Amino acid sequence: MLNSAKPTRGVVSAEPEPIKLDWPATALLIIDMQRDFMEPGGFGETLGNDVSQLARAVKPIGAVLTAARATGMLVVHTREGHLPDLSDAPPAKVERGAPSLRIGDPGPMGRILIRGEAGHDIIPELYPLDSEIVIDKPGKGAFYATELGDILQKYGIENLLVCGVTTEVCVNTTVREANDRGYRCVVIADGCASYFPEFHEMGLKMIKAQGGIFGWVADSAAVLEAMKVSTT
Ligand code: C5J
Repeated sequence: MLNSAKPTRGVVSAEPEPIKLDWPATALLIIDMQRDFMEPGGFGETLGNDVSQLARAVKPIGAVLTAARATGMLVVHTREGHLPDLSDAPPAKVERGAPSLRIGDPGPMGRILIRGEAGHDIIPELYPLDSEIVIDKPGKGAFYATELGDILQKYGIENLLVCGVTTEVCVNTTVREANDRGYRCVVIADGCASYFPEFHEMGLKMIKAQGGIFGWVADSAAVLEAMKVSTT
């Protein structure tokens, strides 16, 4: 291959072992980097969480997103949220716990976790381009009740670089769904975050344990390095 040609394959230094990815069959999947989870006054904070814990994931995701855009990789963003009439929000989800505001209640960024409200939107630093895919999902997993599976199939995707928030909830649920559907998932460790640092650590360990039972875990630096290098 000529030096000027786009790399088509790269080996990502990952745990439990390095993984070779075919870039044209790989998509970047960014989970729920929404104001409702990331900013004060949103869903995450109404549950009593310290939302500042999530900020550390923004820069690593931004770096991988920039590289993905430069290489023409398929980029998919997800947003968790519900229809304004809450018809897609199970009572078990709306009623749980004792949050200061429930899903659908008015908050400082509009109705909590409702599609179309300011809080439901993706943070400005990682805002999708018009050409990128945005999946609205009512659940934790990005495959449940969405068109994600069909879209990945249409683009011939076999591998997913997964990042976003929170590590142990929507990232883990999505990775498990993807694993059952046959996708190789490489989870970007520093591109994920949790309100609970110990859950972040355990969430990553659960993915890569037992020979990578759900997938692989790599730092953003390792992913970026592999995206630069052609091994074909
Ligand atoms: C949560 C998410 N934590 N995106 N959602 O409720 O992880």
